[in-house]
Amino acid sequence: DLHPVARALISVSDKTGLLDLGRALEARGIEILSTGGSARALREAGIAVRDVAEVTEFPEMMDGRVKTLHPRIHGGLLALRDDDAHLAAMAEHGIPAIDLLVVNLYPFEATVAQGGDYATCIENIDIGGPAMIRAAAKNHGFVTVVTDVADYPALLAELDAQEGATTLAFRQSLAQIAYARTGAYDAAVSTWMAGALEQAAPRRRVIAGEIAQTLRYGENPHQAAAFYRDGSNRPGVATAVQHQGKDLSYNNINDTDAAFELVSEFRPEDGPACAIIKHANPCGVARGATLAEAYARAFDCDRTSAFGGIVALNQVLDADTARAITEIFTEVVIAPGADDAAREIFAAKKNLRLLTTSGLADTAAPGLAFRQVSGGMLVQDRDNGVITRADLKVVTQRQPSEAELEDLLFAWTVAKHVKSNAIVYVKDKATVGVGAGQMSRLDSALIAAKKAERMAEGLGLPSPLTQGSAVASDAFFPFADGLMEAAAAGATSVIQPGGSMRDAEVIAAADAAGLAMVFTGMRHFRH
Ligand code: 93A
Repeated sequence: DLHPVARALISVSDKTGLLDLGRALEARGIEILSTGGSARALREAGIAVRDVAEVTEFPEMMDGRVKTLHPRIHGGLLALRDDDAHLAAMAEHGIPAIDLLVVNLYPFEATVAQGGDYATCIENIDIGGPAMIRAAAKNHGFVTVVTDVADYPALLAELDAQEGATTLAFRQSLAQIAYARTGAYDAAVSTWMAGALEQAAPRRRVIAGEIAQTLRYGENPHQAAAFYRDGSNRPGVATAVQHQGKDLSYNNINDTDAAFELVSEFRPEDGPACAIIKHANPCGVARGATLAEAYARAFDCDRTSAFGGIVALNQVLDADTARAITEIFTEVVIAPGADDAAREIFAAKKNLRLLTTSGLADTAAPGLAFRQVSGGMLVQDRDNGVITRADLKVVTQRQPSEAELEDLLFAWTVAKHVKSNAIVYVKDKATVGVGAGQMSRLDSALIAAKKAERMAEGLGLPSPLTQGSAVASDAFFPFADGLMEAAAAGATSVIQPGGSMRDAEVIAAADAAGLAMVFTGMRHFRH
């Protein structure tokens, strides 16, 4: 199974570690073939290289579009070393055997992420690189293929361990990685083109990502897991900088994403906002005059559940807020920045993870959402629907007041981020009761009200904060019962999509209870 490495072809866009690798291969007596820029860098460092152009007897041409696409190269990668006819063809056509291929591709994903224009992105689609990678990976019976700078040390260790050769198992494992790379690369090209062509509907799409992190385990300890980046480079948990604390877990990443997407609905210019998440559901969301106040008000919605939660902020974390957060056990804090004083306060809490992002998420941005089902995958546009005042239709005799309207829209925004059936009570731009994930809307209304009662007891308040609240329902009330439960809890205004067969009944019940109710005409299921 051992195959000795006598000749390598190196063609890399990312030249990190190139010279060290070149020196190491040269020291092991391996001949190096290389392309334009890679060859130049190696040669300037005094490493002996042969130009690919010398082997092909063709110059690199058409701005480099054609440099390695030649039978002398592909023959050298694809020839079966134990097949006499293949060996004869090599001899006849002057094809040198290539035992090791080191390639990393034109930085297509980075070009897209940096906002490259159409022509620049097109020019950064690598053709020759993937062709060589796929050829070498197919012929892993003899050829070793390295497509990631991170694998250079493992390559050198293998060459040392096997005295200048590689084992089949090693080559197989690298070949598998190589196809993951070319697959993800073409997926990135197709995804970018779909975006550039503004195709709204997700059709004939391929889904792939680059592994960002192997996780200790998945949702449960017996499940293996990993985190993949889609290369879109959007502000969020995938691109955030972690300043302290141990690695994020699968559940942390999921919850941090939910927290950050929710808090990003509240633009910083409209004032501070905070969302606290547990098990991907908000257990408190609030605005405040200061960030610290927003946190305190979000915390007051459900102090019990907030323990061990994830906190997301829509503004740069300051010292006051940092101090308040450290008063209870919090898993993760994510914010579009943290000032020095806040960083210092957090530094004392070794287990608290602090993540900072380059800004808030664009919740209105287009994109796709995936869900795996047995034997397949569901793909849909992400829920980027936004409701403004102009979309609201008042359906009751009583018009909502200005303050009620603000709370209704706040409640609606939060409900979008709560698992269905979602019922959210809001008072003065803070949630005061959240009912999530129940199989009946009535139960969600009851649970949210019950939690509000318990919270009032805990805070020593005379009555639950749902008194005089605005209530949002993520989907229509199919019957009047859920609405009546909300009214019984003290809600005075209601926001819901409308569209039930029994809308007339539900509106009549609202009128009888003196409620002001608005329809959005949009639903926010989240299952
Ligand atoms: O333009 S290409 O698609 N045509 C080719 O024939 C080709 N061969 C290698 N790009 C090609 N490459 C790529 O060039 C490699 O994948 C690598 O990313 C890059 C290295 O170029 P240089 O050595 O000139 O910096």
